[in-house]
Amino acid sequence: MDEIQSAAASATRCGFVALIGAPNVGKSTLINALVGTKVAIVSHKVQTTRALLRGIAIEGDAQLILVDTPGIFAPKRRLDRAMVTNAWAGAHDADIVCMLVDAKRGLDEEAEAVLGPLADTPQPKALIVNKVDLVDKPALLALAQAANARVKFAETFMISALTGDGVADVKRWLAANVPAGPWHYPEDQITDAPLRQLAAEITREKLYLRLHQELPYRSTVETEQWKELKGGAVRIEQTIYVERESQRKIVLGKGGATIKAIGAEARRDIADMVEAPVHLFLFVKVRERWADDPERYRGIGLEFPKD
Ligand SMILES: Nc1nc2c(ncn2[C@@H]2O[C@H](COP(=O)(O)OP(=O)(O)OP(=O)(O)O)[C@@H](O)[C@H]2O)c(=O)[nH]1
Ligand SMILES: [Mg+2]
Repeated sequence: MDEIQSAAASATRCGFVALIGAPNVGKSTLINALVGTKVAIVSHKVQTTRALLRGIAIEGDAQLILVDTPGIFAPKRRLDRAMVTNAWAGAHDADIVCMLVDAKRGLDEEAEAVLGPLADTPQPKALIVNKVDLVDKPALLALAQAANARVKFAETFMISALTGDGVADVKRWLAANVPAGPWHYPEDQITDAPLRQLAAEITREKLYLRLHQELPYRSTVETEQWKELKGGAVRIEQTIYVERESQRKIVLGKGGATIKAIGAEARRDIADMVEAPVHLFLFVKVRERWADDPERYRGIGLEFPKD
C-alpha cells in the first residue's frame, strides 16, 4: 500500500537548483522573483550574499528549492574564502546549476572564473543572461554563443530579474527538469532560513545600502534576542559587529542618526516579514578580529576556514 502511495507521490517533482555567478549579477534578485516574495537581501554593492540561502517556489507539480549563493570572486580575506567555498558547495549539491551572467558586463574575468570550474560539474546546467533591460539585443547573442562554447549548457535564457521579463520561462524549465519525487517542504513554506537569521540579513541589507566603501564588508549582524510579547508584538535585539572604534562611530552617525535610520528601515521590513509590530534594538560592538572568530562564522552560516 505504501509503495502504491509513493508511486502516486512521484507524480510530483522536487529538486535543488543552485544559482551561481560573479558578485552582483542578480542571483538574489532572481531568487526573489522566482519565489514571488523577498527572501534574499539585495544591494547595489558586490558580495552582498554571504552564505547559502534557500528560497522555495512551486510551479505546477514541481517544488523548486532555489539555492542563493555568494558571488564567486578571487578571495583575499578568510571571510572571502569561506564565501566562495560556500558558493561552490551549493553548486555541487544541486540537481541543476544555473549560471547567471550580467548582460552588460559580459564574459569578464569574474565570469570566466566561474565558467572554468563549471565545465567540470556533472549536473545539467542552464545559462541565464540577466539584466537584458540594460543592453541592446544583438550583443546578447554573441555573449550566449561565447558562453555556450565554453560550457555545455542545456538551455540559455535571456531575462531581467528586475522587471520579471523571462522569469516565468526559467521557472517552467526548472520545473520540467528537476527530478521526480516528493516535495521536501510544506506547500506554503518560502524559505528554510530561521526568522532570526532573516531578520539579521535584513539589517545587514540596510547597512549595505547606507554605508560606503569598505564599511559593509567590515561588519556583520547577529540576532541576539527574539521575544514575542503579550499582545503580539516582537522584541528583537541585534548586534552589529565592526572592527574598529572609528567604524562604530560611522555606523552610529552624528547624534546616532545613521543607526537610527538603519533601525527604522530594518524594523519596517522585519515587521512586514513577521506580520506583527516589531521593537528593534540595535547595538554596535567593536570586535577587532570578528572576521577571524569561528563564532561569527556560525552566525553567518559559513564553515570557518582553518587558515
Ligand atoms: N537593471 C537591472 N538590474 C538588476 C537586475 N537584476 C538585478 N539587478 C540589480 O543588480 C544589483 C545586484 O543584485 P543582487 O541580486 O544583489 O546580485 P547578486 O548576484 O545576488 O550579488 P551578490 O550577492 O553580491 O553576489 C542590485 O542593485 C539589483 O537591483 C536586472 O535584471 N536589471
Ligand atoms: Mg546575492
